[in-house]
Amino acid sequence: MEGKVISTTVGLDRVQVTDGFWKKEIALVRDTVIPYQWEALNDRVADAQPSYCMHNFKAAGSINQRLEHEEGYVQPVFTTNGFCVWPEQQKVQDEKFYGFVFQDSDFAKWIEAVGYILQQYPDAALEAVADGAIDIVCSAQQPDGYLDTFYIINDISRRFTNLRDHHELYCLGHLIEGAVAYYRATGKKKLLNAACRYADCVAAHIGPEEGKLHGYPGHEIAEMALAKLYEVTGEEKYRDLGLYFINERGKKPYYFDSEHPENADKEEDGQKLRYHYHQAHLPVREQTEAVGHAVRAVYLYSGMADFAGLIADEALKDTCGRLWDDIVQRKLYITGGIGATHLGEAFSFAYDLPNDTAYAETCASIGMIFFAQRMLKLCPDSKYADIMERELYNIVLGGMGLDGTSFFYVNPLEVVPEACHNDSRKEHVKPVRQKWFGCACCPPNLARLISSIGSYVFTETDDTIFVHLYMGTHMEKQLKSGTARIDIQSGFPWNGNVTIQVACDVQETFTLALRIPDWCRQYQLTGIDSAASSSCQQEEKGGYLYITKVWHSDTLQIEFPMDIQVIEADSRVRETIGKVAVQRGPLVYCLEEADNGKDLHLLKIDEDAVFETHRMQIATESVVAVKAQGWRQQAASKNQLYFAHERARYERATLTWIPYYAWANRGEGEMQVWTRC
Ligand code: FUB
Ligand code: ZN
Repeated sequence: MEGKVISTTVGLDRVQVTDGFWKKEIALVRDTVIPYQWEALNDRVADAQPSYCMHNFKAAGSINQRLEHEEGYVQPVFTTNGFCVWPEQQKVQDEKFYGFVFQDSDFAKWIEAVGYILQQYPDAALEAVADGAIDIVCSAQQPDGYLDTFYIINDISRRFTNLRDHHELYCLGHLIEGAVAYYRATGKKKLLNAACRYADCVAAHIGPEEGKLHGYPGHEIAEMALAKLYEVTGEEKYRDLGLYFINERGKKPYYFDSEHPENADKEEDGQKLRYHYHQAHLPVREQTEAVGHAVRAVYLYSGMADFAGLIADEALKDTCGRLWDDIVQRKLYITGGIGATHLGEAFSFAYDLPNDTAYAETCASIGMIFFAQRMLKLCPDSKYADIMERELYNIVLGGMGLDGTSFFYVNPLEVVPEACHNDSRKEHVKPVRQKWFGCACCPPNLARLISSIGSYVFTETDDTIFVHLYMGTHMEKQLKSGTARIDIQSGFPWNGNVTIQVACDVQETFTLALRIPDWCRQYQLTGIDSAASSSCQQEEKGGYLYITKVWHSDTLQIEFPMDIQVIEADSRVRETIGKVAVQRGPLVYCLEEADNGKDLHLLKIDEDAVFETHRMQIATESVVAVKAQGWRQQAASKNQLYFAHERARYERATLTWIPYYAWANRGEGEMQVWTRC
């Protein structure tokens, strides 16, 4: 496939979310999550793990101020390879850095979410808080643009000495993403300038030129962020830096070995995991399998897809396609979760998808959405949007409690609370959502994704509007001679009724390309009579229905029936053999103890059962629940652990499923997605 961009994103400046379901989610982010996270970033949430994020910025800012005003202040010295060396007496000991090395990124994700919210809902009070936060962050910036509080506070002479582990480039990436969103919302450039200055500082130290470090990020994200910074500023230096990171990765001798000479003389085989973890085992265009830390991987692949489009690189695009298929065909949970093992928060081997020890980090699914959106721009194939939808309605929605103040980092498919409490192999699996995390990457990531959800609905070319997600939205498209206004109403995720109204002030031909979801066997389109008009063409291609015509004032209805689907997995997935999962439309369902009693493992689906739906209230949410007759295996207990096999006895039981995203909103209890049949 040719590497060029086929369609482009339609941003929040042109899309308004009007959807009842999603407006409620966005309002939750605006009214609850953002204020709550601001409190968390300032360590003011009682009984929650402290963040120290804003503390660290303040500490770094105060060090700066003190150094500037101290008598006899001496400028730092820069060594020939660009390291900044502070004279010993200038070090300040009393302001300390706390938390993870990448704590700065929590602010960046928060301000990104604030930017998306302000773009849709101007709010002077929120903007004032954000401006104040930006002042604090910028006060930490060094004269040469460096902006990472871990080294500013601890020892700036050691900056850029451990790109593998120390997240300076990860923090740069997030800072850029946050700054761009805030700039787009408010037009204010203070944070954008700070991000540019930090990127310039990085480029002054890392790059192809002699005397610079030939390194790349240990945790990817700077790649896609720099592509965005290039798009916003038009400055080629940012494109070049992002591309450099991509091209340099995986080259031998391994850059990370030069930083960690203790590894360099070790056998490469013995070190395999070390390079795989960072996706640095091979030059990216030679990679065929998704390996290592799952968030890192999909952030890298998203950046690769960006650059495949930016520089029309076919090999890069093909690699992205291969890596995508590897994930989706072999390493993806039915919920959309990726990264099966908590060891390294990583992909496991193909088809290894355990339910009760699953890692499936929320951030990794968010990364899959970034990857999907970029693949859609390169290649409008519904297989990408299908996964985007799966991630969104299951892991993303489930990552946050219905209250907006509790979160999942790990998203298991089977939970027995006793095991979480007593089995250290399952310690990472929490049976209830947490208020905050010491490593709090997921909650602000959810906030930035949900608040920007409108920008994932469409992509476009000059003459085609692709509808990837069915969500109530209003968008306008500039045609050659006028404007088309598109209004979508949708019953998703509860029913598949979609109405699309098109109003054009000119007579011009263009195409609406409507995704046909993978879970829909047959859809029904009304309102367009192509037989009656030779100028209306309909064609199904790549999972989209293309409708090309001169649009005036048209209303079309599509019904995507949301039949209940009983799903089984490839038999190579050992953990789900003999089990099935229930799905309806984009929602994966699960059984919870609250509806089905304890010992969910004893329940069995009756293969001939008739599934029915009904409305159920879960906390603040009215959901469509699913019910069917099944069986409960009678307890076989003979006061012996083992005994001669007897045919199992069952009693009738009614099984009730709720949407996976709504689990764990009624206290602690068992949950399972896969049930015996
Ligand atoms: O390293 C930064 C973030 O913390 C990663 O993306 C998450 O997996 C967590 O380890
Ligand atoms: Zn995370």
